[in-house]
Amino acid sequence: MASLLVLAGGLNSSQAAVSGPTTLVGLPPGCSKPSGGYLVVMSSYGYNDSELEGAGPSKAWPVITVTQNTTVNITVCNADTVQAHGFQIQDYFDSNIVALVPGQIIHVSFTATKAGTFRIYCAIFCTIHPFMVYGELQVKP
Ligand SMILES: [Cu+2]
Repeated sequence: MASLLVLAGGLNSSQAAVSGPTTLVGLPPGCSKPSGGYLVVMSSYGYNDSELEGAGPSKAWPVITVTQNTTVNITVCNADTVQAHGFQIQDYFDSNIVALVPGQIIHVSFTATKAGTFRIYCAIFCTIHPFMVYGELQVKP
């Protein structure tokens, strides 16, 4: 399992989700897409509005596609003002449970050493949980 570095601190660049529409307004300060990286926003609609995107067993959302052995930078923000949400990546980042409280932002950076398809999921039982367990990291050889 690759180790994952969680970085603290602010970012630059513009605000943009991985893809798709967003219902979000008033993102927490510092919640912006890292240069060359990805932004995952948690809310009462899931990850990057996964519920509105119809995420489920047959549809992963959001999908992050990278090339093997490159560095992956993801900023994760919890824009939910009420509850905590979790952020895990199968095989890469699931050895300890990460939960973000409302307004919290983390920056994760790791090298995608293992090719394949890996689930991005929430490991804590929030009310939107069913829609937060079908994100996907695709690492192409
Ligand atoms: Cu959850």
